[in-house]
Amino acid sequence: MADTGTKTRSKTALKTARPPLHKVILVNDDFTPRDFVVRVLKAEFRVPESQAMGIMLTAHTKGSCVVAVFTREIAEEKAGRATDLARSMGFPLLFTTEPEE
Ligand code: TYC
Repeated sequence: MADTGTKTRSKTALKTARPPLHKVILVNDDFTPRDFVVRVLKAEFRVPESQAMGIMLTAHTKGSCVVAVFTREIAEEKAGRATDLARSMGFPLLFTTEPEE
């Protein structure tokens, strides 16, 4: 292409260099035992028992609960691993991800 002498400046250089965050969401169901949900939260998300219990009860009563936020790759990996662990035990427990506003 012909050189017009015009330089383009990347917009990203003007932004704070932080990756967009994604929420991991715990979805309620009628079949997965409460203590198994708490166990998965502790194992995959490294939250203490009391916090795992709070997250599980919020999902149980409201339908879903944000577990934590991560970069997209980490959020998808953790949601997938936690869901796979539940599947391997025969439970329908589901973790999803969505971008944070
Ligand atoms: N609702 C389930 C039950 O009563 C427990 C449960 C809580 C399952 C939260 C999923 O995300 C969930 N056994």
